Amino acid sequence: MNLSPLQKARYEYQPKLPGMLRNGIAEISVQEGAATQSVADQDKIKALFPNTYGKKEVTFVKGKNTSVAKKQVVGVILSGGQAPGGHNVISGLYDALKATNSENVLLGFKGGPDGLLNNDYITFDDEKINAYRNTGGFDIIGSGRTKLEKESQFDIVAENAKKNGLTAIVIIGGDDSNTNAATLAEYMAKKGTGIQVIGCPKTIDGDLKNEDIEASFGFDTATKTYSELIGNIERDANSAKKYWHFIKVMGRSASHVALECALETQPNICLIGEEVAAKKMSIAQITNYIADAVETRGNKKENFGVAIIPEGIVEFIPEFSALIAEINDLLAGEKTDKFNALPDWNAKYDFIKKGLTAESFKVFDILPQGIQQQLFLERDPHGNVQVSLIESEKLFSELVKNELAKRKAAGTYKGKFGIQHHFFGYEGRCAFPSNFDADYCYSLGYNAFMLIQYGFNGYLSKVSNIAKPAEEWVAGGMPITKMMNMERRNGEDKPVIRKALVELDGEPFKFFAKHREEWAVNTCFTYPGAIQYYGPAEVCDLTTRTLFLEKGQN
Ligand code: FBP
Repeated sequence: MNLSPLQKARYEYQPKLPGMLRNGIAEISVQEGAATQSVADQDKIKALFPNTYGKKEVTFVKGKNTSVAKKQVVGVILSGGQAPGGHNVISGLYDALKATNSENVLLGFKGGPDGLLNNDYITFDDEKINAYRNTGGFDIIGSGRTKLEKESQFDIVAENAKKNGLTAIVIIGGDDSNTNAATLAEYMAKKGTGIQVIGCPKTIDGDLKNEDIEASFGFDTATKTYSELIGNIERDANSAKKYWHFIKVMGRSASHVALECALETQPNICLIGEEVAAKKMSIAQITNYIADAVETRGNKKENFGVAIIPEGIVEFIPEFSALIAEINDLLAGEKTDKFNALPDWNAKYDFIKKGLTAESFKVFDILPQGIQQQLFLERDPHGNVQVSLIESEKLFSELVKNELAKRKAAGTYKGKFGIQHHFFGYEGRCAFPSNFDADYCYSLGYNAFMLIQYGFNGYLSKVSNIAKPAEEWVAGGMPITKMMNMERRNGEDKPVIRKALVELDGEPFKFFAKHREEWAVNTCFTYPGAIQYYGPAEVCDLTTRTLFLEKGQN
């Protein structure tokens, strides 16, 4: 294998564990805390999870290890989108498992949940693990988005687990995957299989967090990567002084990624989907908000700027989400074929005009033609609009351009408006994990094994106090059912982990809201630079501004 110098150096990096896990396996004792209940809908969740509901929270402390000695055979999967640090969760899990008993075995099921369903796995050994330590990506075993949620699938997983003598399964995933981990844990308990299920919180989107889980892994590295790129673009904009850069950043639903990047780089504009929804902002209002900043800057000859647009924005705009719902109905089932058979865009446009309500057609009609066509062409396997593929950075730049043309004609705007577009998503999902993510992930994996060893089932590996140095981190576990509530999904009430959206009364948003007016019209850019892996801790080990502000630190 050809190795880059950084890759070689990162193999040697020794991730930092929480202080309480540093004394060796024989010195890790468990302390049970209070019994838990779900964040809402307690009766319903309890009825759905009779075997795993209400369990106690758990913390590991220094003391005699009292876990029962038995050979463990653990299966692990990576589920959903890539996030930096996944390899370290697996290496932490492997190291704890082998340090406990060299006879223990770790199997990696390939391609996400499909690996468990198809019994497709590899057996990890030192050589394999060592080749992936502290590296980005999920390529060690791959990932997948198959949903593991039906009883018939659980039967297959249990059968395959039995075939391989599995004592536990670790699911590394986001809110959906860990919701499914909780359901699988309940199934395993109900059937008396003795197989434990443990989850680990992953997603660059940062929306799997709550009072127990302070951050999902990968958010730190991904946002640092995007912030580096945005900072570089800001510096270019401030040097050339001729472009407005419209930058879409990943985050399928919540705007945590956009907000963190804004806190790191102080752009002129950053839209926050949750605010747009709360204020019921229209497309015209958002357009005017951006155009006002461009106009003010343009009139003082600052014909450049940076606007960050979260990937999930359109679904938060009430009139846009109503339009999407109507389009989904308009093309439901066989109607898609009828639409596709129409000879050209004019015929399709007439079909759309007839099919939409007057309000939705008005919204549709103000969209640039490229976006109109995307709404009808990019569809998922169920025929629904693929919202994340909508080029919202182009949508808003085009609308702002049209608005500025009107203002120019009216004589209020005298500037120039050159545009560049960017989409930052895949650039960050497989970056070398920052020291924070390398440490956090290794700790999550190590800790997941301690939960297995102490016999817990249906728990999420929990490492907290993570805005502090790793020495002070606290390791333990939380029953997944504690994070659940009932939500309407595809016409049914389902028990799910509550997704964390940006809180408008939270400190990260409040800090942003306090400064954004100044950032909009003046040039206040900050340049975070590249992730640093070696050097002083205050440069290399710090985590996100979001987490610091949430923890009341600056
Ligand atoms: P997860 O929630 O599964 O971690 O994935 C997050 C994400 O990176 C989103 O930000 C993005 O919308 C999506 O995955 C893209 O996934 P894909 O490449 O599978 O379309």
